[in-house]
Amino acid sequence: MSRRGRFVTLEGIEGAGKSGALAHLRGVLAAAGIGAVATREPGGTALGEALRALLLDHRNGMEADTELLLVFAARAEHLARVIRPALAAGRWVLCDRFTDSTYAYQGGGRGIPAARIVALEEWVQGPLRPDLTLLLDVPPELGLARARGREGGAEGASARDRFEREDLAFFARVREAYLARARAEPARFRVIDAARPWEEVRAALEEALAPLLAAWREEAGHGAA
Ligand code: Z5A
Repeated sequence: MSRRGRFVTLEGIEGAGKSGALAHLRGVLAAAGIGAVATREPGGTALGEALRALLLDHRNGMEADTELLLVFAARAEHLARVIRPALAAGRWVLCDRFTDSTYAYQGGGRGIPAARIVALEEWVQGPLRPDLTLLLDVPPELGLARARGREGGAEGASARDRFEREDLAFFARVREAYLARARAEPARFRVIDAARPWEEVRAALEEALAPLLAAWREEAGHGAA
């Protein structure tokens, strides 16, 4: 029987550097002989990606509760078809955003009461939680500047998705909700100051991953693999 894999999530506001961090950690794990499943939310399955397109399309006005339910619908698929099977098969899963995004964006950003999110989390996930959550923390001004730096002028601005069109105050609420979650669950979260140069962020990511990796190797050494 194989041992359960490990579930690592990356969180942060837009432009925090999650995509680069995920690629880096995947490389770190590969160098350690661990082939991780890299995935994202909303998305990760065919239906999840279709729901992502609905959620991001700026032409789709929607109620905050509709947004919340679509995010969890995508998550239910993702868990059933990708995350749970991978973990059960002893694989590591690296996920760009997970339920902390929901608490931050739908809770902090949109103002949905946490109790609704808690109820859906219990329903869709049961007891499953990430083993480690890396929160890439940047001030919203910097995150938005980075993200908008990629856009390339007025044409890029008109291509912004539904979330990218939100203002600085929205992203400030999202960031604060993330930090509050990190304070409430210090054993699961590592907060990484992602305003620093990329080399420093990369080193901090490796340091944050190290205990989980060491525990995994130790388990293998005791014949749990
Ligand atoms: N959403 C939600 O509302 N509720 C939920 O439950 C879930 C999601 C799961 C799509 O997510 C949207 O879904 C998201 C919230 C919502 N919308 N927002 N905002 P997404 O993850 O696909 O979207 P994103 O956060 O906008 O992705 P992003 O802008 O690509 O962010 P990132 O992955 O964190 O950043 P990056 O692409 O790695 O880096 C951005 C740029 O900054 C890039 O040019 C890098 O080269 C540069 N960068 C990164 N780090 C550095 C450092 N350290 N120095 C200098 N430059 C850097």
